[in-house]
Amino acid sequence: MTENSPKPGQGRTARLERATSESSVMVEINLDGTGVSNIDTSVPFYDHMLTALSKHSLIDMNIKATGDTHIDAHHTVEDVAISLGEVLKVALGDKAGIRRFGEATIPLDEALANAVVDVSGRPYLVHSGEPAGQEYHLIGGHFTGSLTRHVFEAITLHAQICLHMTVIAGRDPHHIVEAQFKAFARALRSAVEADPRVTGIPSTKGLL
Ligand SMILES: [Mn+2]
Repeated sequence: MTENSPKPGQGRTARLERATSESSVMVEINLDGTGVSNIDTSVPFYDHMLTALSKHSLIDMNIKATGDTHIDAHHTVEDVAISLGEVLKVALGDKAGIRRFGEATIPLDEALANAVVDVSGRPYLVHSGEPAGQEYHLIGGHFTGSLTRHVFEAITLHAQICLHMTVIAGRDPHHIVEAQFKAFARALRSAVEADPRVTGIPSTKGLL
């Protein structure tokens, strides 16, 4: 990013078009938005999760994807997550003036998820606590439970952030996924927003 890139709170945006033999993805975001989204990935449950991510992170998201969902939703879901990670990295720029860390514990009825984010510049995911068998549930008839971790892997890897996601409680497979997306949203919101007391890059290394 150039030194002319927007400061936190002033409209940090990024846009990406990514096409492979398996999917075609367009993602644009504004980190300094109000949680307005227009999302059509052709995977309905994933649209629901990404809409929640936008709403509760206050990151505006415009996402359009098509892919080989006649084979499986897997490629399209993963490629959107890769693209979302990429635009997060670009929109964050040099990360000057951000809080850097964010944490949230969010319930959805019986489900409870805790997310801790560090915009560290180093990709790392620690994901635990889903009940046995969650990865095999076919939510909405098309979203395999195993994809939840896969989405967070792709986002953290490509955004170069650290995420610890812990499912503390939950029984309903839909609730267990949605609580995680909402917890991630709120933790990410805190981590990427402006901290008025921070000047420059919030690292003793001087680089994130
Ligand atoms: Mn994969």
